[in-house]
Amino acid sequence: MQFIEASGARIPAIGLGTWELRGRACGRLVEQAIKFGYRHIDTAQMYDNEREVGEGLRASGIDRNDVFVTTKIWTTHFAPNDLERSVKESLKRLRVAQIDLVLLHWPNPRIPLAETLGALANVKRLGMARHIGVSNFTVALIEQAVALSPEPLVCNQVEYHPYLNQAKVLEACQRHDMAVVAYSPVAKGRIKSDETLRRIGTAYGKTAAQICLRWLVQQNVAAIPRTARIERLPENIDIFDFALTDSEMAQISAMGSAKGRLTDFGFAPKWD
Ligand code: 1BO
Repeated sequence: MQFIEASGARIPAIGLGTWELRGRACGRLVEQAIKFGYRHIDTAQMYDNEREVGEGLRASGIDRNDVFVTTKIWTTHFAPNDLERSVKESLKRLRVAQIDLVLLHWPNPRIPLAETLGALANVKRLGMARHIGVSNFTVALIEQAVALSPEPLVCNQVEYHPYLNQAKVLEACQRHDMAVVAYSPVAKGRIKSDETLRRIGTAYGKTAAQICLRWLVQQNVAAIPRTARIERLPENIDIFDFALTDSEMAQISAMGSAKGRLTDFGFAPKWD
């Protein structure tokens, strides 16, 4: 497994995303993913599956220190006291002593960012989180957050796949030594039938999804593909035995535009 390193954090390059996975099925997927070699599991308070993620971790038998667990704080918990209380609740649901990475799930302009980041830093100082960061932050918000945060922000988790150009966010994160973690990295399954990716994959004996994940990792971006199918788990992690050429990387990057975003909400920031 390759790692993405930023501001002292070492994040396994491929993780299991658990958005929309619930109940026993979620626990089973986490357990199986770890058995297949995943060492990075991503959840969120809003996904309503932290309990099952914790059950999956324990069922796998893995040493807690050998797996990197991320959770995200929902925006209604951004007032300082609420934030600390909500992370304590996440710890209880996951049944772990510390979370490897705790993120602000989306920006929330109704609560001063300085207060929220102060509380997030405190969660780290109290030992509840090993690292802290943000998610769905634009370049302007990254600049504000970095200037205001009392502790280093190690990552920005954003939607990123070949159909969405995220060059500006990538550049800002690199400038501030923040890792980029890509959610929806295979564009919610749309990548699977992409002709360019399939054609490139033929030369390596890889699927379009594997080419897509390799393209992300080769840019030093971590990816958290979600799947509800256990048989897909080995495919998504089997991307470390080949490398794309510069020309293949460029061809895939040329497919992206600002219009390729798949996850948007009324409360989202004004995207770059
Ligand atoms: C609203 C959830 C987006 C991905 O974490």
